[in-house]
Amino acid sequence: MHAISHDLIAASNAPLLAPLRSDYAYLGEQLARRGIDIDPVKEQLKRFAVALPSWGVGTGGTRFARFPGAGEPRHVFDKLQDCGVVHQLARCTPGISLHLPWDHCSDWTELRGQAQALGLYFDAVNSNTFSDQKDQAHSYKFGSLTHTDAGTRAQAVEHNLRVIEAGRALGSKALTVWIGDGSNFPGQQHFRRAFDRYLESARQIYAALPDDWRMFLEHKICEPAFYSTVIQDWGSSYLAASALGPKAQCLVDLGHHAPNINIELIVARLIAAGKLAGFHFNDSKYGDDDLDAGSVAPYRLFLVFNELVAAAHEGVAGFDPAYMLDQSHNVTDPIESLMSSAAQVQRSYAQALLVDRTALDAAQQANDALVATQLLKKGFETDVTPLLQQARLEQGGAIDLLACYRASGYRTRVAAERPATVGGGGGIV
Ligand SMILES: [Mn+2]
Repeated sequence: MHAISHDLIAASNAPLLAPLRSDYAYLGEQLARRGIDIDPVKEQLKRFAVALPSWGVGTGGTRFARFPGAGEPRHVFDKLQDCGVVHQLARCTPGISLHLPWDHCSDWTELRGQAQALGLYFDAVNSNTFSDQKDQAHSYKFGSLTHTDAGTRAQAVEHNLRVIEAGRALGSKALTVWIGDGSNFPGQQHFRRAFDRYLESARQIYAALPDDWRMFLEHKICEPAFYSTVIQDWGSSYLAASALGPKAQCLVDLGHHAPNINIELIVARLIAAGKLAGFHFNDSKYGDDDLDAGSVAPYRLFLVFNELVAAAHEGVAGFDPAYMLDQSHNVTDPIESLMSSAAQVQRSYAQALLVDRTALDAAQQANDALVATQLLKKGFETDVTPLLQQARLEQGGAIDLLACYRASGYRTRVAAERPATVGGGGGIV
């Protein structure tokens, strides 16, 4: 069932075992001098999971063009297989997040069974009312859940209800709602009325949520609407989530904010308010670039995890964020990007686990700015690679993700089975 043989993973790991043993022991010594026991940290890493977006295994695109790669997944079963490869080697990506109707499937039970056979489960399900589907009665050109026309709003609500139904069959526990609604011109949209219409529509979706589900509201500063968006920022998202009720929370996509905004501060605010749904991890230089997590600003990713680890350490009630990647892979093999991004997210988590919280509390209390910031740097500058590798090894994964994946020949193999594709959805949500 698994796409890569255990023998191949073992052969790839074999020459790396002795160096890893030595590196892990040395890191253990270093951490012991800081009063940290390495093995419990490793066990925490083993429990860490970041979900994969089904759309992330296809090659993304820009607003200008898409350059397909070889062996791209043709349908949701192929996507599942590719996600299975990522998890088989990286061992920290057991969840998959589907996007409907992109991932439409006539038999959810069969799909769920196949996922289980690969050791995977279904994470949050995503609705799509930011593009028109074939044979749909009303267009979303001027909005969906907030459209001025009641029939269009009803159609968008109905789609979300269908997504919840599919999610129930798959065993999902959350619905992620991102809308492209907004305006391109000052005066085009009545801001307050559009937000009221959003609440009216979202309430109908909220009412259909199963008891043990959550509704993740994803905000985005701009795009496709470039003057205003209805759920533009964490403030709008928080207002909506608060109006809807306790099952509604705010999802932070790292690329969906104004440049230079302090995202870790937003994260802290949402934690304090009990409204942090979770994350779509990616990185950016300019806007919603959807680059690989931690590829541009790894310290920012670490600072986000510093807030998360602090919240867990302090036992903040109800703190249970969902982690997911949301990236567009335009110039890499998506499987390679997803594996390395998942490991990067795990790396930031590991670095944050190494911060001396007691010393940090004391430095903050004493207003010792330099010591406080150095305590963070000490976590961030620790090379936790042996910890990540050892955690993967003990779970049957690959010590060197890229080398093992390339040695497997997986992409060449599936390229022979999957005809080249043209077009297809990009990964820019
Ligand atoms: Mn996103």
